[in-house]
Amino acid sequence: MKIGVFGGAFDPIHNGHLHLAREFAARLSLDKILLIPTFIPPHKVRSYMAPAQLRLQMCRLAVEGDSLFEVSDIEIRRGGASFTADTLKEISLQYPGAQLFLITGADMFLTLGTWNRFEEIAKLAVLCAAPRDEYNSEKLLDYAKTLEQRGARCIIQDIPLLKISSTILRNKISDGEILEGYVPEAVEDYIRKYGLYNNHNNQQTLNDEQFIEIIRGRLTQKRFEHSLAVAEQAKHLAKLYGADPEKAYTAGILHDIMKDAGKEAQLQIISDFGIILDNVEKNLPGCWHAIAGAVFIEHILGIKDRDLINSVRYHTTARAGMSILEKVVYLADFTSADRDYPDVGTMRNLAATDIKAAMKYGLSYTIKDLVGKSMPIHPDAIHAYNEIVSAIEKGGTDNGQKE
Ligand code: DGI
Ligand code: FE
Ligand code: FE
Repeated sequence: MKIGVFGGAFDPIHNGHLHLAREFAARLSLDKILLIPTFIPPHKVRSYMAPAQLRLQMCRLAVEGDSLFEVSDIEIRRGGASFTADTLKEISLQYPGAQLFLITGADMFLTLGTWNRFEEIAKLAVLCAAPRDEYNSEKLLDYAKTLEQRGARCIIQDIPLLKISSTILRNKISDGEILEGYVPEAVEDYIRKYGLYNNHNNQQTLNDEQFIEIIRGRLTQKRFEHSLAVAEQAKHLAKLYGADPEKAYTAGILHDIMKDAGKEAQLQIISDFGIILDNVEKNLPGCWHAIAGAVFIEHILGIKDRDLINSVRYHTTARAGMSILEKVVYLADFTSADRDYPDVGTMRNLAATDIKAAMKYGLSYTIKDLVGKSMPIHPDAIHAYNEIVSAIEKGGTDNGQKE
């Protein structure tokens, strides 16, 4: 089995990419091409860049029904800086015995020697490139020689390239030009439907419909339904207490987005984005999905709204000084239609009538439950509890609208 490995930002993927990949497949008799949209570290994200999940989706649409291609989310799933050496290693484990061909653009190829763990890359894959404008075949062949001296195997193919670049396409879209012939039709439809790249200075934001598709692919059926139920309940509570119902709905959809990703993936994304768990948090795996979820929606989905991010971040533990939206999401998680625990009726009534009493009830319930199981308690939960107890002492209960 011969597999082409083709990574890139694919922002957006276009016919030039597909042409290059297909040409390599034909000339080298490749059985399969893996398209791997790269995760882009947050400091490199252009403001008009499409979020990782959308670039991934466009790749899937671009090659739908073409059995030569397979789209892989391994780098996006991994998050953080992806090293090609790790990606190739993972693919070689997935396809034991396969011969891998790393397909690169000419400019990328000319820097390959400096890539992290180049020797490993060279062992794992044959390095392939095609000349382009300023990087002619002579230049590539020369460079290939130096890589070969370091143990690499290189293939330079003189493939006539289509004159398309993602940068030019983004400009065209921004100028309202049609993309006919530049990208597969399904990709163009997708770009139009969601207004991607419409205005370079406008950040891309996804809508709830897209968020639901994203969580559908990441959660078990049960958790998926739970998330939709939390979204409904959060919207309902938001209307009662004067939070933004749309934002509450979105937060509900997304609050458990990392819950089924596995502990390892949760810790990975947390550390990739420079968050250091303290000694207590390290021992609270039940809370990791909330921290990881906040990172995911901010950096991978491109959500900028701090209140929304915080409502995911603190939905499990709560904290002192919560906004109304944060409380609404916390309570919605407790009282969504799918919840079924002995006191759920009491809790639902409280949530619908008295936000402070409901917060106190929820925090007490969780803390008691954890103590009963001899589990450690996150300090944020204790701070939230202390705050709510003294607030109730001072001001009695109310519906929270004064906050
Ligand atoms: O994700 P959900 O199941 O919808 O609900 P959640 O986000 O409230 O997660 C509940 C889990 O989190 C449950 O296993 C208890 C755990 N948890 C919440 N707060 C704490 C906690 N675990 C510990 N050890 N300490 C906490 O303070
Ligand atoms: Fe949760
Ligand atoms: Fe939940």
